[in-house]
Amino acid sequence: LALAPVTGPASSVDGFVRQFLRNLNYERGVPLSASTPNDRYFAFAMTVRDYLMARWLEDLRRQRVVQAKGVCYLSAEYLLGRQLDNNLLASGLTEIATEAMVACGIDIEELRAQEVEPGLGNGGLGRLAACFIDSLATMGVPNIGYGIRYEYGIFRQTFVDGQQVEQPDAWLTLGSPWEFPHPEAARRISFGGHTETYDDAGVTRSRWVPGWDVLAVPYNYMVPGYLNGRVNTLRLWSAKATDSFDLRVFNSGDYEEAVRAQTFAENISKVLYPEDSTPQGKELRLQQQYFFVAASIGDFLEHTLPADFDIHKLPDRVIFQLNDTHPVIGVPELMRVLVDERKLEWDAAWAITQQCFAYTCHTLLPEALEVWSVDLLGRLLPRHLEIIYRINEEFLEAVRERYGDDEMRIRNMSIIGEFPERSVRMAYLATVAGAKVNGVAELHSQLLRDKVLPDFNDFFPGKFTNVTNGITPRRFVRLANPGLSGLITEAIGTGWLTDLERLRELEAYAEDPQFRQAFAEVKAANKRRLGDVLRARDGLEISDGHMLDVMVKRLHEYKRQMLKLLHVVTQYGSIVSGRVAASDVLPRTVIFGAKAAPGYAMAKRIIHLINAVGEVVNTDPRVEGRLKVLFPPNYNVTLAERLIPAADLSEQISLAGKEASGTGNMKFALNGALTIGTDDGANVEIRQLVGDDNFFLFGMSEPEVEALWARGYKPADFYQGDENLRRAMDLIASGAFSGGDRSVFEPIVSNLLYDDRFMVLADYSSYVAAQERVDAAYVDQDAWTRSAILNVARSGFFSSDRSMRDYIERIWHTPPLL
Ligand code: 26M
Repeated sequence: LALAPVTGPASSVDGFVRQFLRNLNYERGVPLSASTPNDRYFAFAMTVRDYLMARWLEDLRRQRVVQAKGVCYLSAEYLLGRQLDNNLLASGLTEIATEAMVACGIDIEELRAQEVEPGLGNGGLGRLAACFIDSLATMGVPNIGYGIRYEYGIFRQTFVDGQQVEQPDAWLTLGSPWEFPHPEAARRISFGGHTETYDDAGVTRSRWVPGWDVLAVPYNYMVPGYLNGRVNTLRLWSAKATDSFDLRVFNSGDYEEAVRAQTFAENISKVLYPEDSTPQGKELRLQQQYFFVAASIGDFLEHTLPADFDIHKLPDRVIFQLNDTHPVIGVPELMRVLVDERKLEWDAAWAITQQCFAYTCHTLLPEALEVWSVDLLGRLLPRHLEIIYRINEEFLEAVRERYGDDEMRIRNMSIIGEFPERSVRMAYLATVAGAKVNGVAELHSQLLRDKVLPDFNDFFPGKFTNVTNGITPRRFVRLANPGLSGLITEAIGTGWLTDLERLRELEAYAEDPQFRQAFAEVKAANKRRLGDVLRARDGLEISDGHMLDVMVKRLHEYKRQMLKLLHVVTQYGSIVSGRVAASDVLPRTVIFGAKAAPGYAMAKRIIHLINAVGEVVNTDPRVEGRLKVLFPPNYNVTLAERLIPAADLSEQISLAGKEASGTGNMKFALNGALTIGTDDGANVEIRQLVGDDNFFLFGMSEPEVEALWARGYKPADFYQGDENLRRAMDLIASGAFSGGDRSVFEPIVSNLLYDDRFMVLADYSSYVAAQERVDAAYVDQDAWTRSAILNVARSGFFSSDRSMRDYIERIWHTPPLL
């Protein structure tokens, strides 16, 4: 890749050392001899930052001058992971920086370990946003990512007696070298109050008289493209009390009240809500959503656009991409700005708004579709509620015109739902307002169109589309798996990191015994490296020669960690009962990583059970160490980067039709793990690409799931009909994993037996059979390695660069800026 000649203060080893020492002395205020590892980390990070700064300023200038159409990605979450190595890689500074630290006698690993990852997201949706902005920068597409600078990210998970205990994630305690606060660019964001009408030169207009406000202070973060000298911006908003708070209270002379009011305002960006489905309808959450969306839209209109910009041309300059429904309150906000503030006619404003938004849906679970009670929304944002009502009225009028007085259809399509209470259906609002609506994998988009929103698809033909998710190969292959990356580059040259389809050229190498040997050695080295990490981090041991069987993702019943666990219990039961000799069991280490939403009782109980099973299985001498269950706490991006490259087997076992896409599945395949998975989400596309011989498919398909529901699903029948399953369930129910206490895990067992919403029992036998195929395949290590190479070679489609090209072509129409 052509990179302009490296210039600037840090572009030679000498220059890097000088700039590093300058930062240490003049920015941190310490001499090297008295510096802490954290001082050195900061000075190091600042040196990388200095290098990128000129390019960042140049990109900001270019974007101001060219005034091309850009993407504003609106997302309540960005799960960035550590920045240092990524920014070094993007700058091409890794070697220079490493040598510079050697020259200074500094251990660069100690310094790396200082960085706290910004965990400003829950899981897939937040990580996807981080991958997307990386790809846009790498492709040179002008983009601003807008979001919230939570003071506390996703909680730190600990286990106490095997149960999840949450600790606050105080990631900002020591500050962050990657952020640039801009208090001078703070925006005032209003809430509450009432609306009124007034006479504006003979026209009756509405306006909002808010009750209180807060300041939104932007913090900018660099988003460097990979070796292309481009740097985009991520702008996260932090809430601060306005002086109007102080003033009001100052007048009343109540000091305590003044401080309380400040705290109240600043609560808005205090903490990330840790639910990744089943939204609770909390007022503070709606405040967060409006806070960042109003700040972002206002910022774009007033700062990115020139002062004399003709607002009717807005669709030529911007598309606001809605990452799920979380930013959908932006729709009535833009309408309010256009109609109330810029005095546009309603119809003109609506025509603009409908071209400026597009909506990505990330779920199919009905309980995850966000609704806000009219009561709450009307109290917090009265003018927005009025606007939503008007949008709905005009929309339903159009529906009536098309279909006549089909009251059933109208009730089903109304943006306002009536049960169990009157509420705004945010996904419907997004669908009506958005120029496009997309799902995140082929199957998901199809179900969205045909099952979830069929009436809308009928009414808005062509509005629905698919963009299959992707992941950035820079972080998840190049950085996470340097061994494999080196091997790939040796074989097919450079270029694949920005053109991932070129991995196809590896197919031929799958037939080369020497290459297979080298590939297997990389995998083995990655396992040893993971072993070192888990030992140091958690005191866990991975045994040599074990297959690594990995399931990492949020804990949710639909993802079916229980299915994996039932397989473990089945294997354990057959060993201790003597039905199978331990020596006949293929040695496996099963690794789980998962956080449960703090209020999700069943998920937490499942975590407890996984730990309890691990405790028993790992210490039972009859197992002879051939089966192990490890559950390192606090799975996060940093751990993922170590775990995924070491995995042999990737568990993607959701009930068909429930996992919108999955992105972990792609990361594993690209790192040479084989997948055991259902025909769900992007698994479908992975299997089609890698081929049936290189993928362990099991379980019901989505239509089969539907058919079983229609026939009437009785999980107890499956329990009765399968001896293995009965034994595994009975073993759990017997108290074998709870010191004889049968009550601890009883709720899990009876839920599976009598409810089992996600059909774990129905897919159990098929899963166990697939695991037997896995065992048999793993015995032939060389054939396994060949399959693993083919997984890598055929997964280039899953680059987030390709996802971005699809968004650009199907939705955004924003060319790269040259
Ligand atoms: C909503 C309201 C209140 C609090 C939290 C939320 C909320 C936060 C995150 C709801 C859902 C959230 O994320 C859902 C998510 O991560 N979905 C996943 O998106 C991935 C990227 O498209 C897909 O790969 C996964 O299949 C999908 O589950």
